[in-house]
Amino acid sequence: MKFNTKTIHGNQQHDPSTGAVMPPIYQTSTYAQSSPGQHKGYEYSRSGNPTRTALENAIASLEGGEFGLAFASGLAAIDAVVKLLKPGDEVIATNDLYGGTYRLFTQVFEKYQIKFHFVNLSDASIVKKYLNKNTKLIWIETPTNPMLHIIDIKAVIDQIGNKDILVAVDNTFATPYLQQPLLMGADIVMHSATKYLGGHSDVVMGVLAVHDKDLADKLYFIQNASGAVCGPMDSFLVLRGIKTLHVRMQRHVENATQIAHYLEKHPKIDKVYWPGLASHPNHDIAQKQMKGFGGMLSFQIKGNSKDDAVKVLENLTIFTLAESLGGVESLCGHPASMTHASIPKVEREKSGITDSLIRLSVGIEDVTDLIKDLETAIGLV
Ligand code: P1T
Repeated sequence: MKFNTKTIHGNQQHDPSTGAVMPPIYQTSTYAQSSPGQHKGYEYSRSGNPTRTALENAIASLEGGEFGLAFASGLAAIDAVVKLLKPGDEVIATNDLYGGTYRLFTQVFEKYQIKFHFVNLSDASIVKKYLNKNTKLIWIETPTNPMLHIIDIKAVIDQIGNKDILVAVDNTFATPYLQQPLLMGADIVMHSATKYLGGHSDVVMGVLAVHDKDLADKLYFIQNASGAVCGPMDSFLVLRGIKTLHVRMQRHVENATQIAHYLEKHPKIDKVYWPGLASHPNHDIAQKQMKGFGGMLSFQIKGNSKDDAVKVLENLTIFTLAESLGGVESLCGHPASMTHASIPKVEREKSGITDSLIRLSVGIEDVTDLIKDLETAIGLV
């Protein structure tokens, strides 16, 4: 089955009891048993819910995996992955990554003696420098948030040979439409489904997809034991969202392409970070690894002034100034004070997140309106 068919039909079936084409929202916490332990596969909605199952199956299919797991948020999904580890274990992670992921790693899990090495994985060979007998997980985010670095997933996997180390990829920015890390050899794919998978800025959710049954069982144990599950209504909304993922992504990429080229030529813009530009340092890897370059981009205004960046953000009208990304509507943000404020300033600046950096989540509106909006707001500085 081709990807564009999978988004609609992959691992999906009509509701067996009624034939309903979309799975019903099984708004129930519990399920009747005919005798203790005798039930129809569901006993309590933390452990399993049919609407969530339908979504989890769809996610597995989209990512080319065998098993899907859905959580209350993207961070809850990441939390479940790190809970596979024990004190003394070490993680090698991308140094440019979502601020909340950094906060979870450094302010929650470091307390439990898990050690994180944040390194620039754009150079895959750096992995060897940090690899030791305690290394248990490599955490890749690609494209990275918000600098849009591209990490060569296969090259990172090659560094670890056949050592028993899990490789997890946060695929939020790319979506399975643009890249499928499990098919490149990763063990775990993670998404903030809040973003492109949901696609309409109306739900917060995280998902994982894996190939391996043993790994899926361990993650399922954590999902149930820790309990950060998503509800049936949210499962329904994300399932509905992914049915149009391929069509939305196509437009996100088309619009971002035009905007990136427009900004690159703009006399008041200094740097544009978008992997589709030939000037992007990882353009070649992006071309090899992704089917398209995505709908996220960041840029800096000439002069590197925070006041100018704030002025542009305040004056955009179609782009809404807001956290998050990946919805049909265009959003803009100021990573240093919003999504990445939990990363210390020195660390932020090391990875290029200056006070004048602006991040855009390019939506699927008419691109001429989006460019006009940018033209007006940038014209004011
Ligand atoms: O917000 P939540 O669903 O918990 O997902 C966390 C998360 C994980 N990974 C990436 C790459 C992300 O971008 C996010 C959430 N990001 C934002 C809210 C943001 O505006 O960047």
